[in-house]
Amino acid sequence: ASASLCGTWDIISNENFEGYMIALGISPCVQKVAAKLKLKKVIEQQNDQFIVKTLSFFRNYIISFRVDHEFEEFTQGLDNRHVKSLVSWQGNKLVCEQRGEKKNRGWSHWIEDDKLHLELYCEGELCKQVFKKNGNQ
Ligand code: YOG
Repeated sequence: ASASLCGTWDIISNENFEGYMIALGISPCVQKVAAKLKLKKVIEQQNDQFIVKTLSFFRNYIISFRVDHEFEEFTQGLDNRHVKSLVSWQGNKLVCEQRGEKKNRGWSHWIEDDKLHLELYCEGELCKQVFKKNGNQ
């Protein structure tokens, strides 16, 4: 079994967040605010049910899903699009495909060296985020 994604995580690096936001069509003004955010990720799991919270003082974004069950996702407060999302395990990676207007869109989470890794991708842009476990736990 692979290491658990569960816990509270603080961002320590964020590569090409700008490229990802441009691919999503985020306005330059919002991009500027978003680029400075210290994102926090809170992940909870019960069997095949997940809750993933992306938290910041500016906005929060929360999804819940069951692995291998497609769901309707509305990216409210992000790019405000409706997508059909499907999350599945691919080896030790939790992979989400987000089908909709934007091609080749999704994300992937895994644990490596006690860190939470996240790749966010959209139309050829790849953003790589790394989180460390929050010190309070
Ligand atoms: O996470 O899809 O963990 O949902 C990245 C936002 C910034 C708003 C966060 C608010 C991408 C303006 C979601 C940020 C840029 C920028 C705090 C990443 C879009 C808008 C919410 C994500 C997955 C995987 C789970």
